[in-house]
This record gives sequence, structure tokens and C-alpha cells, in this order.
Amino acid sequence: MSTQTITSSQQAMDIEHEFGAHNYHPLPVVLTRGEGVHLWDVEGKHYFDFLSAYSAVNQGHCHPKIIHALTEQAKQLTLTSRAFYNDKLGIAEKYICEYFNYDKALYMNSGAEAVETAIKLARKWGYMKKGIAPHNAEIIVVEHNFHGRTTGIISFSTDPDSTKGFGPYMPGYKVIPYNDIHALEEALKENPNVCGFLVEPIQGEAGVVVPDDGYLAKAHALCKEYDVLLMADEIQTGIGRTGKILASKYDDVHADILILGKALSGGVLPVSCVLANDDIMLCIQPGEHGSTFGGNPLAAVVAIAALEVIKEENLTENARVLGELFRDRMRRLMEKRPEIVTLVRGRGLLNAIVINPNDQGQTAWDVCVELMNKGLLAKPTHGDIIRFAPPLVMTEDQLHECCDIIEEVIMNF
Ligand code: IF1
Repeated sequence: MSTQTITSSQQAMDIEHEFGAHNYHPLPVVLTRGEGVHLWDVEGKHYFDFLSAYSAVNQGHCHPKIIHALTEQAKQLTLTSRAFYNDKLGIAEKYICEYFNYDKALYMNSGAEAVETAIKLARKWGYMKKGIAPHNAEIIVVEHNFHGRTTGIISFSTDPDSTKGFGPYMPGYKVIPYNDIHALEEALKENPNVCGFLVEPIQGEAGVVVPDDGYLAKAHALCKEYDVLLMADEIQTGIGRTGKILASKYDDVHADILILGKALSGGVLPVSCVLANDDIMLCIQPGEHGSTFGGNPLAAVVAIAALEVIKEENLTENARVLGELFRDRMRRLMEKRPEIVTLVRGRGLLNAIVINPNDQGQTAWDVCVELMNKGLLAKPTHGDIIRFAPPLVMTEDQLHECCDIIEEVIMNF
């Protein structure tokens, strides 16, 4: 059977409904082309992308430099497995280690794979270096965390949608409140078997929850005091998104284990990476961890290009400047419609607003449908929060054009 071509959005949605698992509830838009901050649907309608595939497309859709790296390497060698060396992985390991100032890098594919890798690494370090008794290592995590969807990771999720019906769960985790240093200290005091504290410097899925200034720095100081590894999940907040190269840098924190993904490939293919210094990373020895595609030459050259673009185009600073402008526009909108927009928060171009239902009982979802109709794509989370995260290549004029769209929709909501 020849592969069908899609000629209408409805046709695409119908086919997906019939043959695809129903594990998502997408906005009713079918995209066919992307370039920079722009997306087009099957009927040719234009949209500004204000989600960036959950911060995977920081460099903009189909960035020419990243696509060039991908297509050139794709003609030469895409995968060897790690049974053999290839001539690109070492360069990508050196590049990312120097980029983020770590001794070693372990490339994986999805973000969840990198988080699982970091968990295994922290546990191994706990047994080999901290002397924790076998199978007794504990990792502290926080409420409303999001680190991926494997059965191991959802074991410490506090979101029923992520956990319900997927048990039994992996032991070895302690959940404490986010942004609560006292709770962290108590958890560290009471348990000598803690090997790691896994945390997002800003909680993405929870609705762009920014902790108090100094929280991460105090957390890291406590980790040092109790010989525990700080494991920063910067899969969504990293690589320029929050106005610094890493959100951890707002507290000047250099995590013991750094976890990256998403924009590490500019949204071109799955690339993730765990970084740590030798005393930690060398606890995993040959044959103890890996994956078929982890560290493949295609991902290696794409990761280098994706990181180079962030620096060459000064995208971190652009995110910082445009983020200030965006939050200022949203706060002024909140003053005009305080009964609808109740909160504006974020850093750089990772922002969110909290929306109250209107008199007709319409919610953030309905706002996003209307934004879609007006040519801007964003997605609600947890019912009343809309996350706004455009590609970091957005210009000031484009940002104001998008804010005009958001303002028009909210003022008529
Ligand atoms: C979905 C959420 C965002 C992440 C952090 C690890 C991962 C993610 C901080 C895992 C992934 C994605 C997953 C995607 C939607 C999106 C998401 F809504 F699910 F929570 F961004 F907030 N750490 N986040 O944000 O990385 O394995 O997906 O590559 O599952 O619906 P992954």
C-alpha cells in the first residue's frame, strides 16, 4: 500500500484517531512545515510557535546550520552502536564538556533516558563512594516534579495522571515540597542513605514555578554538607531558555550531575546528555550502561551544531531581553483583566500565565483554541495555566505581534 498523502487537516486527525494510540489530546491543528518561529498547517495557515515543542526548538524550526549538519552526516554514517568507535562522538563529548565545564559526558537519546541514567549514576556513586549499603540508596525529589514517563521515573511523580494505573512503583525515593530548604534539610538529616537530590531549577510542567532566589544555592550547600549529589534536570530549562545558559546559573550553581535534552538537538532528533566530573561519572564502568542509539554520530554532530547556534546567535541574551518585555506586556494585560489573568511568572522565554474561567465557564484550553484561531500556538497545563515558550530566535517585533494576539484574545475572553 503506497503511503497516503494528507490533503486536509481533518483527514490527518481522522487517521490518527483511528490508527494512533489516544495518549494525547492535541489542539486541533495539523502542522506540515516549520521555519524559525513560524509554523504552517496543512491548509497553509500561518502560526507563531509559542511552545517550541516544550522547549526543544530553542534554535527555531529547521535551523539551517543544524539541518546542514544532520544531512551531511546522514549521507556518511548514522549509527555504529557503541560496540565500535566513531569519529564524531569524542568531538561531541569534548565540546559539551568544555561548554558546560564538566570532565565527562554520557550521551543518550530521550530526556527520560538521561534522567534514568543520572539516577543509576547517583546510586552507583552512593554505593561505591559514599558507602551506602547495596540496594539502600535513596534519592530526594520534589512535589509536582516532571522528569519523564518511564515506570521508574513516574514512581516518584506526584501527578495522578502520570502514575495512576501504572504501578507497581520503584522504591528508593523521598518526596519533599519544592522550594522548601527546611524540608530538604530534614530529609537529609534523617537518612544517611541519600545519594542524590533530583530537581528542576524551574518546574516546567508544574506551570513554570520559579523558586525563591537562592533556593538552589542553599540546596547545593546542604547537599555538600550531607555528601549528596545535586542532580539538576535542565532538560526544559537549559540551553538558553531562561535567559541564562542554564537556569542553575541564576543561583550560580554548578550541579554535580547535569541533565540535558530537548534543545540539545534543536528539535531535529532525540539527543540527551548527562554530565559529571570523573569522581562521579567513572563509577559506571564498561558494559554497565548504554543504549543502541546513545552517542550516535548523527546525534553527535547535531548536538554540536545546536549548541554552537545558541552561542553564535546570542540566543541566551535574546531570551533574557525578550522575556522581560513579554512579562511586562503580560503584567499590563493582567492589570486590564485581573479577573481573568491572575498570575504571570517565568524567566527568560519560559513563562506562564494563570487563567481563571470566564462567565461562560471557558478555561485556559478555550483561550488556547482562540489563540490558535488567531495564529498563535500554545498549550495549557494543569487546566488553568498557559505556558508561553517561543523559540529563542524570536525578534522583538514578532514578540510584540504575538503579545498583541494574546491581548486581543484575553480582552475578548
Ligand atoms: C510529554 C510535560 C514538559 C521535562 C523535564 C525530563 C523530561 C521532560 C524537565 C523527559 C519532558 C515533555 C514530555 C512531553 C511533554 C513535555 C512536558 F508536559 F510532559 F511535562 F515539557 F513540561 N525532564 N517534557 O520537561 O524528556 O523523555 O520527553 O525527552 O511526555 O507529554 P523526554
